[in-house]
Amino acid sequence: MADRIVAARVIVTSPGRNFVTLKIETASGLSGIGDATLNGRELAVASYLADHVVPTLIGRDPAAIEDTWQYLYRGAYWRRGPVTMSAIAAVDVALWDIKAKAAGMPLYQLLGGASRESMLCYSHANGADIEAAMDSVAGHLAQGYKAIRVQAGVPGLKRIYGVHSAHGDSTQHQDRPDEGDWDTASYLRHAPRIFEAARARFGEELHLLHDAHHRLLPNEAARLGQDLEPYRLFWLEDVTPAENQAAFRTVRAKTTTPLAVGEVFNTIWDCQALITEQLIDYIRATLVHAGGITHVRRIADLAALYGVRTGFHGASDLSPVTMGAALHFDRWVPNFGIQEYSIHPNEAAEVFQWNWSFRDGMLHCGETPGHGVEIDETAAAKFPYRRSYLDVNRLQDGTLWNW
Ligand code: GCO
Ligand code: MG
Repeated sequence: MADRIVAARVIVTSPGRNFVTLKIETASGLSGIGDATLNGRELAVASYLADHVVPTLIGRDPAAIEDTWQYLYRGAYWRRGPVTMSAIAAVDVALWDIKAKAAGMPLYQLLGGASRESMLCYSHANGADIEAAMDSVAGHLAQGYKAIRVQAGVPGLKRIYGVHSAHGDSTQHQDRPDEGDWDTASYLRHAPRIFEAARARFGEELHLLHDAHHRLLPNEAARLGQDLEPYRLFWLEDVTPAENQAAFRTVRAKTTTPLAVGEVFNTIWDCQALITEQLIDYIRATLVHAGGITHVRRIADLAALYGVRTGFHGASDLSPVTMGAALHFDRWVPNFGIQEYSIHPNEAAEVFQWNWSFRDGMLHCGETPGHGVEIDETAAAKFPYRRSYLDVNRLQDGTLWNW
């Protein structure tokens, strides 16, 4: 007889930063968890799940993952968007965790087995100026990283993405967002110097990455891509907002610097033209914000047809649950490129138990059944939710700009 879902609950916890987790339990005694964290808007997803999704899960067959996905996507009438797709992702990843545990297999085996033994990853180096950023790169090299994203402060700008906020990609516990400042001309003059310095000090083998974090217009992005060509980046990320996918035609036509996009995407429709027109090299859509394994697998398969590889988002606001599930996905996915890897706050290890590891610049996923991440609900209760926001960003005349 088919198993059935008997309980599902949302766990909101803040061990160093906020995380939202869905736990699903079945009549046969299995349980699985999925990440539902949407940085700075956490409670919206928690409510979507607890108030609207959980009541419809009780009694369903946990093995019917595809039907449950369609039920929550088509069945809700209101499609897409980060809140909806993060909620669906939490259910989806929890159900894949349960299915893999029921099969007695690590998740990557259920997806089709290993395409590789370990995964190339990159981490974040940053500094208030170029020298400090180079020292940060040296520190990462000493830890074994083979690929490093580099961000450095721009003279004259007080607070910019990836450099001046607490953890580079973190939210602050506070009642309103901090404000950054931005000047595109200064940035475009300065950014190539960072990579000139990096190649001069560290040579040509290290994989270098950079995130423009949606700040540029398409023609400015093309200029930056051209100016960075001598330094042979692994990728240049989020050069311009991608709501207008056609904007990437301008960038693509003018530069050979590899392009990565997609950490804010929710569905395959957000990257359909980017992929089918081969306007990008790496797709960064990730399990938690793009509908879980069931949907990201569809994106990755489309990408594979067009020579686009995966480079999943892995900032520290993506919980250990997403990192665990992503590593199983990465181990399987034939068109894998790289995995972003950020260290979670120390307190996160009190709440979540995981079995992946980092060695010699590579990530290794665990071999236990499921995705290998569990949550300790008693420990989670010791870290209550605290309101947090991502920064906002303004041009120097005060105009609100893309963060
Ligand atoms: C990255 C991202 C992050 C995001 C953050 C938002 O490349 O890792 O740009 O730093 O800003 O994840 O919540
Ligand atoms: Mg980014």
